[in-house]
Amino acid sequence: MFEIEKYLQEAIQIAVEAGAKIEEAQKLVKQIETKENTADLVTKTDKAVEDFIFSRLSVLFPDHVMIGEESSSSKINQFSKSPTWIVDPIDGTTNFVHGFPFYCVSIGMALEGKPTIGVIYNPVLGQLFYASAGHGAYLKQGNPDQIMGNSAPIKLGSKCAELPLSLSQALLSTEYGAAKTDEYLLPKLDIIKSFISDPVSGRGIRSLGSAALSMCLIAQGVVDIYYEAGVHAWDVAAGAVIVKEAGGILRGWNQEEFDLLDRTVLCVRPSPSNDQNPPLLKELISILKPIAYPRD
Ligand code: LIP
Repeated sequence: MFEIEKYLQEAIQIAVEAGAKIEEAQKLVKQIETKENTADLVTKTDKAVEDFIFSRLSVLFPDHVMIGEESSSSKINQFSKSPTWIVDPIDGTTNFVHGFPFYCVSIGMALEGKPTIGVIYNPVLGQLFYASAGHGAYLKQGNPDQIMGNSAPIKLGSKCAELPLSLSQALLSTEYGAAKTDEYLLPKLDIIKSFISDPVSGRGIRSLGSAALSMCLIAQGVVDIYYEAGVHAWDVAAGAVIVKEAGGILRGWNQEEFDLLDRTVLCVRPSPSNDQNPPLLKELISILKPIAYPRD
């Protein structure tokens, strides 16, 4: 337990320092490369910030495993008994490139394959979300000094209203993802069509461009449902702990158990009754379409 608290505090410190580096780089001309296609970007800053995070973690915890989106994504399914850090140095790279203020540092840590620590820091909005298994999820806001100082954290999940009974009153968040072939895109468009049109006529869809921050909005209780297919473990490892610890529902599309490597995520915001199978979730599952992404 003491160890986990130490890991969490170090991850918070490193995330805030990494955020400062990202904001410095935001002022400069960005060097952009594409990965899968023109909507899947990586910048020099993603790589530099990942190097910074790993250099700090590996001095502190030399026997831990480090997996990062930019340097070691192919190792993602090689969990060991040692704590495994799963890092996305900038989740929301496209937003970073455009200056749209929803990008973050996402640092997760898994123990024996189970997400155990989550730290997500949005340096533009000055929001730090963090959680460790069994100890609740919190938000600190302000400048880096305020966040690292004694400013009181807000406990997430304690003040949410009851969930709406149907999708017609729900605010939903999702993403289209990087894969653009029909196999992946058409089922997603079908789901969106079902949600926005009759008879469901959902209240609204948001698409923020960061899986990690979308999960933080669930933990905050300001979005009712978030679902995405095509995410990778580094997009969701930290957010998974934050959603769960805030009291939200965290699961996959096809199974109740959340599986870090199966490329799907489905979250429902916390609610006072804590119903694990609310009508809203059943209704969403009835319009989801299967999509076969290869596992991480
Ligand atoms: C992005 C995600 C986003 C998803 C994209 C991509 P990146 O992460 O957070 O939600 O739709 O496919 O994975 O590339 O900005 O780290």
